[in-house]
Amino acid sequence: MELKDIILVGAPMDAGKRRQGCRMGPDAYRVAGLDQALSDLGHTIHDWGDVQAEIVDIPQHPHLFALPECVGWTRALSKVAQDAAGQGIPIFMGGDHALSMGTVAGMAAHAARIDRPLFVLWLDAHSDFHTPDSTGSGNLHGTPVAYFTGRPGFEDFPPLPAVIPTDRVGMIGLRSVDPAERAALEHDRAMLADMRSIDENGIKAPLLAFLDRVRAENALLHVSLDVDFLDPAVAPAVGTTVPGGATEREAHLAMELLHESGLVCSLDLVELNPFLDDRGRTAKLMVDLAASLMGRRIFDRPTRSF
Ligand code: HAR
Ligand code: MN
Ligand code: MN
Ligand code: MN
Repeated sequence: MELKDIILVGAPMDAGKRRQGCRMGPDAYRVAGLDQALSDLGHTIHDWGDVQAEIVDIPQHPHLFALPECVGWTRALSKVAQDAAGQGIPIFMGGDHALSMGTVAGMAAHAARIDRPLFVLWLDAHSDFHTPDSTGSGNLHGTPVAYFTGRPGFEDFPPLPAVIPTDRVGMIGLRSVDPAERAALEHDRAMLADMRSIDENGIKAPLLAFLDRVRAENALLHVSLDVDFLDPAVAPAVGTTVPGGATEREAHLAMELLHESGLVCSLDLVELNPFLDDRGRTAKLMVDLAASLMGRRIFDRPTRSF
């Protein structure tokens, strides 16, 4: 197996929605042993600690929650993503999903610099495709895909160094998509695999089809893993549970296939809210999934007692 330099970046962002707790995510991943799980595989791990964001000097928005904070996080994370991407494989330990505005923007800038396209795999119950104008909740964690695909309404945010065309986005695990998001997605060409299609055809077929496209374009692949991609029965520590999610094995199979592809350049672990966890089981499952993505084989899984 190819050994990598892996850069752990804590992104204790909690500004993407009203319910608080995701800011504890980075430390929960450290306590759950992310560093050790990856170094046991032979990789070299560099923990860069937690990013701190400066709140930008713009007024609070009447409808959007914590806009100045989210803009500050986007700036800070885009910068650290660009730095880290030049030195290894960044794993961004969230933090809520609004952090992906920054991480994907930064990875897109990195990809543009080395003249490669960037694809994004969105593993999530939600499409997070609202614009600031269409969101009903005002929670910006429901908007990152719209931001990095260049949809309108993000004028307060940093201009994108490189827009990701929607046909370079794959979404797997969907089961909670608002009407405005659905209407927009119908006009776009993202690859969508909802839970119904996974029930019928499994997770392997859509994922391999997407990976074939990434490979054909000699592209880099950023993976964004939302805890609520998983079924809440196995991953309770998330504020936006939607029943009927991916099983533990479906998620591991996806990670194992991603590892075998050799295409992944960066990973977000988002929406873990340790305050809602049950004896750390969700944090440990996310650590195990990250280990599968980085090459842990099925016979090497640890026995865990809770
Ligand atoms: N679509 C809903 C909204 O905009 C819920 C979004 C929830 N998003 C996340 N990340 N938890 O996927 O409020
Ligand atoms: Mn999400
Ligand atoms: Mn979600
Ligand atoms: Mn036994």
